[in-house]
Amino acid sequence: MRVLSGIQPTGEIHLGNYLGAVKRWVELQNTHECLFPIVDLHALTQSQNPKTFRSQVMEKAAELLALGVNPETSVLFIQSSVREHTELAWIFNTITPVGELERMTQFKDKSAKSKNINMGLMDYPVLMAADILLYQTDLVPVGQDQTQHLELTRETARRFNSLYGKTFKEPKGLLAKEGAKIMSLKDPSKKMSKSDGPSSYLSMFEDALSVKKKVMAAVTDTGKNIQYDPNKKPGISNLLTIYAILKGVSILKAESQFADADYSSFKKAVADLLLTTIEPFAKKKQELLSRELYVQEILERGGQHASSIAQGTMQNVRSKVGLS
Ligand code: AQP
Repeated sequence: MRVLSGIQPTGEIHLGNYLGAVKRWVELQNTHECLFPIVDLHALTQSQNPKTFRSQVMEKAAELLALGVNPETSVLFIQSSVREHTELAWIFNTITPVGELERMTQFKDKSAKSKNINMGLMDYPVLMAADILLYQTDLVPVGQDQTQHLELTRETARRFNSLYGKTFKEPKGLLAKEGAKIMSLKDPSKKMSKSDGPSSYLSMFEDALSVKKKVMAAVTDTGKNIQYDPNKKPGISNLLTIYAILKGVSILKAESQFADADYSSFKKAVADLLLTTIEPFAKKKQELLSRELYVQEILERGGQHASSIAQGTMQNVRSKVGLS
């Protein structure tokens, strides 16, 4: 079974990215063939500084390795190093109705927040379909925010297959039972997201003081009980989810552990658990950042491996559509 999932080289990997995606990548790489692209072309849909963009990509690779991606068993690579992603995206563009892209929630959200509503932002899900289908992927572990895009990927595979004959596998999404949607610390009705500013998210490489401050200041609801009830108590429920996943227990068990606790002692326990979890990651990231050549080699090797699969698919696609 082949797994593919990507991450953008923007900002540091936060707790939402980790619990919704990266933690599961690390688990899956022991049993599945895994490809993890750093999707730099997707990141260009928002303005990036060309002087620092390349080092951001390297930093993202160091972060993923620090979080446990194993370069011996997984293929870690840079999306733009495999040219077939954009070629396939173009072909998919020619069979994707504009109306379907206009309906995408992420496009609507991002274009409402940004002045830079470029064509790439709208086309993001088509490029994502190419990223996935290029490798005949079986499973795509992603957070809940990507479900709609994944459905479009599946639809693209069906549409291409019905127009040109069976070419692509229809991949399945793999949503975490818990952690598929980690909520913002500032506003627990919204998903944790980099673009909502640093007080809304926790980086996996955040310093101890800042972790404590952010968790203690996390918006919670009025009341005193530590109860899991996402509708009535979204803030406490979010912290309970985070605690339960990191501790490796059920939410029910976490809830009963804090049956007699007040908000402050519960938050302190969450902060402490977060600190013990993330402390080794920061050290490892620093170590990897000082071994740039090593990280570069991993990415090159990954790019070559990914290219060999992608080229096979594109040869077939070119011939199916009559380009060769
Ligand atoms: N809050 C979240 N809960 C669970 N999973 C999440 N993911 C993102 N946010 C959450 C999952 O992380 C993976 C990598 O996503 P990305 O590189 O596309 O990051 P993102 O979605 O751009 O992250 P942000 O913080 O939401 O960035 P902005 O604010 O720029 O849009 C994906 O699998 C995603 O589902």
